[in-house]
Amino acid sequence: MTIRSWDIFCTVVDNFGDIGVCWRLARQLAQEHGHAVRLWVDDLHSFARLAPEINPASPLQQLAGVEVRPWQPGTDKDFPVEADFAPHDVVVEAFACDLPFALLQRMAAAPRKPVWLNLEYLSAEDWVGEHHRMTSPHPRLPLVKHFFFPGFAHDTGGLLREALLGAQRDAFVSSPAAQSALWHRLGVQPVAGALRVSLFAYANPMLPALLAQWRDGAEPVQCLVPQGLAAQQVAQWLGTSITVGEPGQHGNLTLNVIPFVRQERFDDLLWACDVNFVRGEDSLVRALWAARPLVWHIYPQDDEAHRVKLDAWLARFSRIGVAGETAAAMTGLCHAWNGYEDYRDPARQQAAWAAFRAQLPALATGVDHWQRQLQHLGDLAANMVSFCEAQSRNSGTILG
Ligand code: TRH
Repeated sequence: MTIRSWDIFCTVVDNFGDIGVCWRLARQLAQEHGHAVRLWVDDLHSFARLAPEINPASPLQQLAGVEVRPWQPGTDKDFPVEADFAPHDVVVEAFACDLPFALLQRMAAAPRKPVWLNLEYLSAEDWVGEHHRMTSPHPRLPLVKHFFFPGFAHDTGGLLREALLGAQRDAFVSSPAAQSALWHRLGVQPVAGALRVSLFAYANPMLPALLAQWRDGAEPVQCLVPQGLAAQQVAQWLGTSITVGEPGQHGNLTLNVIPFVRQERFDDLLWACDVNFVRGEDSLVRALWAARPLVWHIYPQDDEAHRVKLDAWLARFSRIGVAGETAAAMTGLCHAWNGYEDYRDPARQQAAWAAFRAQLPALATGVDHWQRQLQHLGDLAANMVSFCEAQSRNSGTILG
């Protein structure tokens, strides 16, 4: 029995991660699996930052083989839009968003009930494997929800990774023309011999100290900052505005603010840099696939809950077989970058960058090794397809 169609529901809580993951998943299901995908998004303005063709005012549009529809979580007001609306073979509520009750009723009443998945946030914690694929019956309707967890271990759903990603990366890395085209698009003049760093981050108390360290250091550093929170902080540090296409030279530091690019083009930036500072969830995964040293600014949560997640991820990195000082350099800079108390002192922050810089070749080898291992988990989209096909076979809910 085959799965052929998907409804994916996304609410944009904050920033770009929710829509970033949903849009990537939707494209992959449509393009690599040939499935029909309807992507429901509550904030088309945020979506348009990742995919500029999106018209925020449109009630129905097609992009990259995906049907895009607006919706309002937690209300039946605008749902369902057509009287003959029928849910697709799989209904995904991304990150526990609140599906309209009218939709759940349609799902329960369908002659072949859809497979219902809650796609969870990414975490490297050990408990994820125990909760992956767990079920939860609806309290009133004859429906069962399945929890699907992305992750870094064999007992999880793995990570999103397009089938052609490795080949695209290799082609980019070996093509000076593709690299020149990137710099042209970004309005950047590459500085020969400089350490090239991309910096995608939330506002970060350590940023001024790091910029000063690069400015005053012996090595030329070119730092590329996408428009957004970190770019605003850079402007504050400089005490002046900084615009795309106009680099700032400060001692040994060249600063470029670069445009926020469409999602398919974000990888080029990561592939072209020696070190990538990334944040949240989706850009972390992309930086891993880029196989370059990376520094993770994790999405802050109440009660410092994110620190447990960060430390679980760092612990996994330290277990892949890197030397103790390499793992320590990664942990030190990530702790400093995420505001751990031990690193509030600027001298310790500077030492954290210096240790990371000294370990750069070993970090590059380690991250490359890790991303090769992670590819063995299979990619999240394909794992979701297999899981749903097995569910539909077992329950006989969907005709083949
Ligand atoms: O934007 P984020 O901080 O999103 C966050 C996290 O996902 C977090 O876990 C979640 O809880 C919170 O949102 C609500 O970081 P993230 O996940 O990396 O998403 C950024 C997306 O933006 C990613 O898909 C890459 C994309 N991007 C572009 O398309 N172009 C760009 O120029 C840049 C810098 C990013």
